[in-house]
Amino acid sequence: MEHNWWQNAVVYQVYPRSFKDSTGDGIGDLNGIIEKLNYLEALGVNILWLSPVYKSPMDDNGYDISDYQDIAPEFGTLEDMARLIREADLRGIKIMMDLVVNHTSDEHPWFQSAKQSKDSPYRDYYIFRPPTFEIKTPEDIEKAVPSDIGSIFSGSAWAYNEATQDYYFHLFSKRQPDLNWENPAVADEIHHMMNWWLDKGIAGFRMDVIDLIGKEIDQKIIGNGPRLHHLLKDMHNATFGCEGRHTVTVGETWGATPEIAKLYSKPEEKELSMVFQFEHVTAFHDPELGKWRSRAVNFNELKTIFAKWQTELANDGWNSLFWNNHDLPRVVSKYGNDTTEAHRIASAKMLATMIHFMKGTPYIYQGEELGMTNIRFDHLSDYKDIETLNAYTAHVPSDLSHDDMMAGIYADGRDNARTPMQWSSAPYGGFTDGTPWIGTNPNYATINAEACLNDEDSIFYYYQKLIHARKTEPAIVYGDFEWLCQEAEQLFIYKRGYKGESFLVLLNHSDAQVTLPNSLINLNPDWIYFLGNYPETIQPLSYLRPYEALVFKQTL
Ligand code: TEU
Repeated sequence: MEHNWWQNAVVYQVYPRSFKDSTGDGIGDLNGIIEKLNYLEALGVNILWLSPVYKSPMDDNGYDISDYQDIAPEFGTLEDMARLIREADLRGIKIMMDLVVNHTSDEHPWFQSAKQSKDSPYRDYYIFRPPTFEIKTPEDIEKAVPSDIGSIFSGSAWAYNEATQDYYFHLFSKRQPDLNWENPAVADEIHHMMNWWLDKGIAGFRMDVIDLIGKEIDQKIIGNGPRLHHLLKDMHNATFGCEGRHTVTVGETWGATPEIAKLYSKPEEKELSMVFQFEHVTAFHDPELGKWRSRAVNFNELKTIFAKWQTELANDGWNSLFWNNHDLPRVVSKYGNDTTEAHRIASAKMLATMIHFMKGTPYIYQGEELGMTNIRFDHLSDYKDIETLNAYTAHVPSDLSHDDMMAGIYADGRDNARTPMQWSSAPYGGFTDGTPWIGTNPNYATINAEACLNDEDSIFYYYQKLIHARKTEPAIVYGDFEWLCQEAEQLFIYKRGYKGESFLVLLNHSDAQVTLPNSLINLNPDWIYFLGNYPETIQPLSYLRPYEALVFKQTL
């Protein structure tokens, strides 16, 4: 595969609402991000994925867009956005916008018109269906729904529209009506809008739930619908694939298998640069209640999943590598160990090493580079996330007790990722001079950017090294992947190789000291120490310490 600029890039995701508030209203904003560009430059990242900053009533924190070509006033203005693009560019950082086109907000003018009348020119931009029988009483509304498809945010995916006495389809909240991608006018509008943003100098898009746009509702096909890849090829042709554009695109695809991921990301398919697949997340979900009754992470399963994706996409397509985003619990709490300070720091670095030495493009979610942890709010009312709040109502007490549901929320709720970024030990972690829109994690007193920047052994500087290594060592970016010593239960050992250079990655994913397999104890002397998360390596090397990560390099 021909090399592309985004293959050795490292992406940093900003959730603007929780990153940095510059006005004191308790909500992060674009000028706050600009203030922190030097910090991001120091970390070394070169793409910034911004969660949505468009105009929105914020029912789902911006994933409900009411104007694709304007900025939400709480985040700033189009001028601020232009300045962010410019200022980031000066620091070698490109901006990736979030493209949310499976649905709009119910306040989008298209939907405002569509819901008024069956004759609206925008009626066919959305998905309306008649009741299955004539509605005579209010109770009938729930019974006459066109089908039993459920919303991802709980309840039915159909909402009754009084004005036209029928239902519209919404896979997420009622306030996020799905666009009708069977209507070519929708694609035209969206392509036009995408080009408008690309012309403003953004580098590309992260595409929200893009695998849902090919749905065929009447057949009850939601994900990976038959028209999906045609739609993406058309989008590519009309927008980011145009002559002279050097874009990066990543699709959010919960239902991707390696075969499907290749369809999206093989360059000759002319669709996307790469996709996010979620097998390492969903593997630990309950078949019935999903993440609300999560299973403990089994590292041996996890290794098999990562190794599978590394192998399957070895020659075709491209992986994205991530632990975290704004929907997921904090990596160190979920897959690592945040019960002691030493374990938190060691396991955060070990987990970072694990994915940053793999083949693909790594993504870092804000605060991950500080080892930020999950939150446990005492009261349900402290939670702000619509998915969490709807799920509580749907499951308690019918299938979960209050305590069990809270345990699910603590382990996997989306607000774990959304507490304010911890900049310093100042009130509210220095995120705002006002009162933050969501509670700050009280551990900001010790876990914060300022403390990390003052400690040369911090998680921050470790990420900085990982990012730098990717820019300077092609074997990390393009090398073949080989899983070694697969029988070593508490270790993950793999090798990367490219053009006469190899990396050997040794990881201990347990909290105990673990003896190395015999084959590795007498490591050939031409393996040179490259990086590790403990200050000194043990000589001679015969075991790994708790959560130790150790990388060696060999040049032929
Ligand atoms: O997420 C897609 C999605 O399905 C999530 O709701 C996810 O499944 C859930 O958190 C896991 O339980 C995208 C965005 O990343 C998310 O923030 C939005 O809420 C959602 O789409 C709707 O736009």
